[in-house]
Amino acid sequence: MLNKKLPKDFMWGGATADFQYEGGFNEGGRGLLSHDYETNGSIEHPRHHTMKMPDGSLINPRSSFIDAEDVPDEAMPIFIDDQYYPSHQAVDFFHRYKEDIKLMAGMGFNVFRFSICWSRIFPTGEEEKPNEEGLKFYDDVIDELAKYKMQPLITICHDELPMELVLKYNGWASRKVIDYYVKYAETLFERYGDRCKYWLTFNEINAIRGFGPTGVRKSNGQDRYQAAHNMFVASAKAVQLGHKMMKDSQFGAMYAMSEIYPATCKPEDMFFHLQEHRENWYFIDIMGRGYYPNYAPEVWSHHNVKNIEMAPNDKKDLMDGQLDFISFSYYRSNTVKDGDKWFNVGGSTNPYLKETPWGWPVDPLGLRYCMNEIYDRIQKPIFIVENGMGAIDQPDDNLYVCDDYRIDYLKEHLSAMADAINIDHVPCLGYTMWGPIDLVSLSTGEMKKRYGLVYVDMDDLGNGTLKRVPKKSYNWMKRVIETNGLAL
Ligand code: BGP
Repeated sequence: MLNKKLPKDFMWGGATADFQYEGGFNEGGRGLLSHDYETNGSIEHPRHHTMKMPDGSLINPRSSFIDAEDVPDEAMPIFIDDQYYPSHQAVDFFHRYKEDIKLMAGMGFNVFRFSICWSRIFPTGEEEKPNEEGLKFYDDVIDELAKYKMQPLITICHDELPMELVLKYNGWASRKVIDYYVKYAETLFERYGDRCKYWLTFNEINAIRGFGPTGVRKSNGQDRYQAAHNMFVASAKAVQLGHKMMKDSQFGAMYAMSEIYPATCKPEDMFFHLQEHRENWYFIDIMGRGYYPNYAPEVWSHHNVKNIEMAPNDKKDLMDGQLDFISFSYYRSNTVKDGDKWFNVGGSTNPYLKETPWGWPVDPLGLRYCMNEIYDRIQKPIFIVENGMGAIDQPDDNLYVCDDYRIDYLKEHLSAMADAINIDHVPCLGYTMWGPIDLVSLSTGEMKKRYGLVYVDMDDLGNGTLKRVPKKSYNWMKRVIETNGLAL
């Protein structure tokens, strides 16, 4: 059997996002976020934003990150009484962070990836001074982590914007937001820089189709690719500033990486696959190598992008603000063939792979493939910052879940990761699994799509005691970390 033991400084941990995990949406001076108006949903019923038109009529534009809908300029977000908004309570990390961190430490985690809620620090995004109560909350979280010798890995912006910036500026479509972001990042570096070395400027920045990441209210490619450019510049400025302010700081940005396979070796399928792949490489190349690639105009042509407006210093900023490492989420692979709908997440069916109940193909080798491919191309260390299996758990009367299926998924993926490190010699800083404590799903807003090693007693509508109970996978993970991978 191949040795799965990992390098001794390998970072093991878990990852979360504020609006799926934290809750406390109207506490501690927090402002409202784009996600706060997003309802729960399911595979059959996509999530949507609740909005009101000037004549009082209600509309529900779809907000899914696969296919968002246009939101009319005059529509204003509104809360509707009979709707459930999962970000408001999420699973209440806001009040339970001590208990949750203790549980994570109990598995031997030495890193915890979480996102800071932008509107908890700058409630509208435009304040002169940050909200001290918000800063204090994350101080407490980081200090709690330190008690257990866990280091933070901070996502500065996880698919969200203060709602005011969405309404006033059409989100990242405006360069104004670059300045607000840089000020926000500087505030975090000043406050937490002495205790945080690893930072992610954005989460899944390549998933710009949805309302969340860019805050752009139109689904057209022109606005969204312009927004992406503005985010690249914001990231590059933050990286330069962070390097100046925090000696030894390391920056990544996070990409949604579903490995993409051609359905056959037919040349047209192969070429289509190359083009689809570039939909992701576009983001990684620009931020990882510091310049727009030769194929950028070809990508734009698929999204009717006429022109990307750039300021005179942007090229230099992109070059000087390159990332130090490349981090990504990996859940599944996709298979595509010539003629498929463009950027068809879900793609064609891969007959060699089983799927989760949410139709996500399970493909551990795809993770090794992905790590190799990224490193071959960018030559910067990798950090796997999300991976896991969304499944329906069946707790017994004591809320204990016997989740062998999750153990199988994690074991196979971690083994593939270990092979990429030990056999292919891909430098990999660490692994933070998605949602170590059950949290709300991003794509469907459900609770029943669970990733955790710890069960949270809460249903899709937020009912339950919110009690935390370790699952079978909890002790399994503990053993894997104790042996630094040898137990895999
Ligand atoms: C990524 C996001 C996370 C997350 C995860 C799992 O896209 O960065 O926020 O939730 O995917 O997706 P889901 O929750 O839809 O199962």
